[in-house]
Amino acid sequence: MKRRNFIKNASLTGVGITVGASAIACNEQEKTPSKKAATIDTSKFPIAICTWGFAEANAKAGEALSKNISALDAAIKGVAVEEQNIKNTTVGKGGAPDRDGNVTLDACVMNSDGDCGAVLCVENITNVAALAKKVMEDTPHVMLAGKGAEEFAYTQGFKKEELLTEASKKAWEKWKETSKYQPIINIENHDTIGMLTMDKNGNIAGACTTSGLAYKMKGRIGDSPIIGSGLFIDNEIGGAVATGMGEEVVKTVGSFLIVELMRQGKSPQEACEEAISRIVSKGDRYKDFQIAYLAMNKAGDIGSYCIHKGFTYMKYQSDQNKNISSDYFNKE
Ligand code: SD4
Repeated sequence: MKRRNFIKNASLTGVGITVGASAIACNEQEKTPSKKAATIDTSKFPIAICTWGFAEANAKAGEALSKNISALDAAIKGVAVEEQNIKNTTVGKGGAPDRDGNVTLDACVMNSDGDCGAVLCVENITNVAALAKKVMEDTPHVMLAGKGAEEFAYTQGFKKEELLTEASKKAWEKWKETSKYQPIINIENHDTIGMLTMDKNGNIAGACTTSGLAYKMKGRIGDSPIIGSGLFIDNEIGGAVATGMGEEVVKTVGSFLIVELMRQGKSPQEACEEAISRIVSKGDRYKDFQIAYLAMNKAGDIGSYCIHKGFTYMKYQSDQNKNISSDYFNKE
């Protein structure tokens, strides 16, 4: 069955959608997928979740979903709050620059039909998640980078903005005194926003947007705009997002891995834990970096796991917006 027809063809039973076993990766406690068709309780929908404590961004998305705005547009509206927040030095305007003083942004989006768009290393444009959607919808491509992405933005009516704020410039000038490049766990890298949204009918979409690691090399791209690494959605199964040291997320294609593990029957929590275990099992280097995953399955069950203590996420459901602490691997 074509994915976009999937929900239409699922039987809507008032408070529940009946879906095939492969479409829903069991509830949180089950270890193996059920062979029976499962009924999802749609009274829990809509749901918005995002990385870190971005209460306003998550509420914005949740409220949009409650007004029947599509899952993708709700996610884009939500993450735009942080893209415009100049105090957030890891997303959008006010983001920390690369080591040469250029603020370069990365973002991607994915919708419930499996369509996606991404922009990489873009300068002078604040709302790069919205720009990624334009790439998805109005070009024959999935990814645009650098000047090409920026020029495309102007043709779509995006305005040119100075992204380097006085505060970010000052911090960069201070950094240049030592030029020591060492991302610090939960401090320097802690504000990328990855968001997953589920509309009233259970359709899932997501967005991920960042300025990347502070004082990165010019042209560096992390996981956030890479479909499958920073974000992945399969509307028949669920979605996942990542934050933290992008280089390490890319090596295991983290978000895609989590969705595939859910497809095999793992709960979102088990899938996030397995994805972190693939990273920490490679040796002791994990002690120096943070990675956090957040996932949601078709039933609206949520899981999250990270390497080190300190990661929290937001969950909007039933008109409530909560900040939740994630479990973590390193208990030393
Ligand atoms: C990156 N994953 O560019 C991003 C950074 C991040 O919170 O998540 N910061 O590698």
